[in-house]
Amino acid sequence: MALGFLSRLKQGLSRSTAKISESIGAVFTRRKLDDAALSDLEDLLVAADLGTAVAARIIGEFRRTRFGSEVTDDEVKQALAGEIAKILAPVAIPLALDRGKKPHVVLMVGVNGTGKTTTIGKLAQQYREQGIRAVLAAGDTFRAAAVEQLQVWGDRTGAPVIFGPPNTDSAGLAFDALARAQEQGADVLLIDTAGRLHNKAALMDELQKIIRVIKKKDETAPHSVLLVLDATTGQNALNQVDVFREMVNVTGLVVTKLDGSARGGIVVALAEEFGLPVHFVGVGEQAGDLRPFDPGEFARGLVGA
Ligand SMILES: Nc1nc2c(ncn2[C@@H]2O[C@H](COP(=O)(O)OP(=O)(O)OP(=O)(O)O)[C@@H](O)[C@H]2O)c(=O)[nH]1
Ligand SMILES: [Mg+2]
Repeated sequence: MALGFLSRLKQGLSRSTAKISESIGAVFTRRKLDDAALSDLEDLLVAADLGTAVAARIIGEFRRTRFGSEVTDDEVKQALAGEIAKILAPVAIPLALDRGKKPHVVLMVGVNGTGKTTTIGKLAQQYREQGIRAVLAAGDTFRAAAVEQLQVWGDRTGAPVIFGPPNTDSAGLAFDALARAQEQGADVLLIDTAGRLHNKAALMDELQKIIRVIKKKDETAPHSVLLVLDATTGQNALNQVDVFREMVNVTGLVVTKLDGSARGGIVVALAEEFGLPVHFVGVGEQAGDLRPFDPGEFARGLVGA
């Protein structure tokens, strides 16, 4: 299982890796780390989605510590992986459930198609394996298929799914789901939401209303608001963080589709720009394809070190 995950992550990252790794190979075969080489390396990091701030920082560090020395591509990769891991380490924070809350309420948000519903299903599976009792709320009442999709995960994992008829008010549904989860003494309530409504204002209203309404049952809820980002969208993920932070108090990130992405570098840019915890990474569509974020492994995978 662990190996399967690692190899899928590596395979996914290998597209980013191929990009970074081959370019490093082309730039640094026994070459002096001089101004020209550093400038090439900086361009390469920006092209790999790490962002200009990260690229400048890493280049600054290289300039300070290794300027003028002769380096091999392998040394560059190792050093890069080390620098990237340093940037990622502070955001690699597992999602901690407050076991004093019955339930700990998790609100899952993000634009459509990023993997909210799938992530809820994967989490339900993990919690089941850990003996943590989860309830799922089908808060995406906009699409009938969204409810069915969540029910499939409920059947698979044995987690009760609270849902209403099509076009139910999602805030009301969330309220009922919290009431049910409280009655059942559940450990965690995972609330799915719609990724796309008529427009941004409608989405903001809906998310804020869900939060207002569940606070009537538990004023400390939601305890986690997880923004799900699709790594394949690259730099656009940064805009999504800005947009959702205007709407709600995002407490952490989940980055999905790293198995199919040539844009793994975006995780580094996200860490640098926002410093939000990255709780999980997704590397596939199956229940086992969601893992806590390991900065060292990720950094090495990204540069092919
Ligand atoms: N390859 C891959 N596919 C994923 C991953 N996570 C989710 N998916 C797939 O992405 C598609 C969209 O996932 P959903 O969970 O439905 O996304 P959503 O955010 O709930 O979408 P909406 O309900 O439309 O807002 C599905 O086909 C998932 O199987 C991942 O980590 N890797
Ligand atoms: Mg969904």
